[in-house]
Parts: sequence; structure tokens; C-alpha cells
Amino acid sequence: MPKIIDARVIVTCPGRNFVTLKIVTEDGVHGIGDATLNGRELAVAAYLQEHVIPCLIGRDAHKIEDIWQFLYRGAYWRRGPVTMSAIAAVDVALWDIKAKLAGLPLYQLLGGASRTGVMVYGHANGQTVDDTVAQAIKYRAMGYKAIRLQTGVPGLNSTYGVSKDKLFYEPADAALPTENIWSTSRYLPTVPELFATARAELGWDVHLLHDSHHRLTPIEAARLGKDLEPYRPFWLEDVTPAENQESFRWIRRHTTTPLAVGEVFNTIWDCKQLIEEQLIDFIRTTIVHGGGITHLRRIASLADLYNVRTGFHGATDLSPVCMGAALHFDLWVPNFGIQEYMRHTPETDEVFPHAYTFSDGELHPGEAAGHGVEIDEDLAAKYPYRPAQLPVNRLEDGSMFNW
Ligand code: GCO
Ligand code: MG
Repeated sequence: MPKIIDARVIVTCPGRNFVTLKIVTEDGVHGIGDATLNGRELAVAAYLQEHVIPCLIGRDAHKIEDIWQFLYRGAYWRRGPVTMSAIAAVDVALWDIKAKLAGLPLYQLLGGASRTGVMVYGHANGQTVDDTVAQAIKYRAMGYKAIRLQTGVPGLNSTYGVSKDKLFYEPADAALPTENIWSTSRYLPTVPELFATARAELGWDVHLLHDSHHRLTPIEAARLGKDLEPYRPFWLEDVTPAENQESFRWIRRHTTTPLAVGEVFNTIWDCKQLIEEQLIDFIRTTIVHGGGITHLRRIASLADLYNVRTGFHGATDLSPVCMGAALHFDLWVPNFGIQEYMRHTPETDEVFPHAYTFSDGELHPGEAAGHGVEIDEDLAAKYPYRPAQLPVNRLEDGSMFNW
């Protein structure tokens, strides 16, 4: 058996913080998994270091399912982003090892390629509608078949999704949370205007997406969905905070705009009702925050029964290790929808050399054995951890709101 003899957590900050778990077997094969939880990185690092790694030493790296069940059931305190990100890191590192031992790219172990490439969406954003559409035109020229549009809201100093650096977006911008101001009434009219201009300039041969980032009530979401219908969005994302899965019934009754939810979910239980009642069209939960490949496979299979497709979260705060693993999953999963692709900084790409490549609006995981992503530990050590938290939102009258 490939016995686990060592496991370590690597924390590095090549532009932003990433937590990586490296597992090493007796015969010298290693695997890596992403454990990054934006703004709460050290909580997962400690969970792995203190509570998980001691349990891994001496185990058979081939027993992925048994180790998953051990960590999930064995924690007693089930679910939650910290626990599930830690389990995900172990799971992905073990799949990496298994595929390396088999000498195969990971997607072959899942069932082989179902498609030739993975359609991704890029992020066009700007302070004004015209800036945003100009960005979208650039993405189109780069080959993207799907583009997310986010624009500044007049009267608000900063808006979710509008970045300083155009190809990357890092909201965790300070050691203590930055306080932003939010106004739904100022925001709501901006999105249909943005989509109308985008369709006029870009035409219809491109998928357009938008993220409301958990800020609407169900009835506001329903209205936005209706207002966007003429522009045929690919999806409208995270319209309400989804702790209350029932609220999607209200949105669904009023609009045919496709709905995407789930980047903050951690297990199948967070999306069970949404999927079974067919209240959503795309499930966004991804490998790093949802218990790894082993658990995402269950979510995707449940979703497939109800015509819900995958649309994995792929923001900059998910490391290239998560992206690599996600792309193998995407290449295989029968009910694939789309993959988010927010590019990493060149420093991040250097720390995490990877086999995946972009062309014609698609990513491909490559043919390297394993998931095809490595970590350069010497380089990683040159970028020490920097405290950074996500922003918070207040309404114009000072009340705390959702970010
Ligand atoms: C997205 C997300 C991100 C999150 C970020 C938080 O759709 O890409 O909403 O931008 O805000 O991942 O850490
Ligand atoms: Mg989102």
C-alpha cells in the first residue's frame, strides 16, 4: 500500500493568501490539495495541522473514501466551511496521488473525458456601463464564449465585482474588513441597462452572466430576473443569501432567468432542497469548499437527476490547485454547465506551476498524471502570510448588511 508518511501545510501569499496541503507517501509520491478559505485561511491551516494531519500518518493513501468518511463522520461536528475545506484538501491530495500512481490524468479515473474542453467565463467589469462593455469586448477578442458583467453603481463608492486590476479581483483588501456602503434601490436599475448595452454592442453569440452577491430579497430578485429576461442571461447568481432555500420558490414563480447558487455551500445538505425542487439551474459549490472530489461527485449526481448543471466557483481566492482539480471534474462530469475563470496573478502562477491551458474560451486540464498542479515550495516560502479579510457592507443609514 502507498503508506502516508508525511503531510504538511504550506501557507503562502503570492499576491493573496493560499493554504495548500501536501501529502507524501512512503514510495516518494506526493499529492497536493487546496485548503484556502478567503479571510479565514489560518483557521483551516490549524484544523489540518492540529486535528487532521496526525490522523493521516500511517494510512493507506489509496483509501480515499474511507479517509473521507473518517474525517467527516469522525469529526462529530459535521459540515461547515472550515471542516469541509480541510477535508477537501486531503481528498484532492489523495486523488492526485492515486492518479499519479496510475500514471493517468485524474479525469481518466473519474470516467474519462465527456467533452473536448471546459467552457469558462471571464469577468468584465468597470466603473461605468461603457467601461464594462469595453472590457467585455476585450474578453470576446481573447476568445471567451461567456462573460460575467459587473458595473459600478452611481452614488456608491465601491461595488462588489468591480476590480482595480482588470484580470484579477481581490476583495480581501485589508487586515481589518473594509466598510462599504450598499443600496439596492441604486443598484437594481443598473443591471438591465448594462445588459441592454452589452447586447447592443456584443450581439447574441456570447453568454452573459451577472452576480448579485447575496444582496436582494426574493421579490427584488424576481423583479431583476424579469427585467433581464429580454437579454437572455446565461445566469443570475446568488440573488439572495441562500440559507433559506425556500425563498427560491418565490423567485422561481416570477422569472425564467436561470439561477446559479452555492459558492458558499459546503455540503449536499445546503443544496438538497434547491436541487430536488428544481429551484435553481446551476450549482456553484466547488471542490475546495465542498469536501473535495468525493463529495462534489455526490452533489453533481443528485443535480443531474433534476437537470441542474455545474457552474463551479473559480475566483482568484481558489488556488490553481483547486482549479486544476475542478477542470478534471468538469471535463468528465455529465451535467457540466460552465466553469468560472478569474485569472491568477503571474506570481501565483509561478508558485503553482500547472498543466492546464486556455484557448478559444475553454480551459483544458492537460495530460499530466494527477491533477497536473504542483507547488514550488522554495518560491512559496518567499511570500509570507499577510492578514487580509473580506469587506463588510452597511446600508446608507448605517445598518449592517450582507457583503
Ligand atoms: C464569484 C464570487 C467571488 C467571491 C469571493 C469571496 O462569483 O467569483 O462571488 O468573487 O466574492 O470568492 O472570497
Ligand atoms: Mg459569486
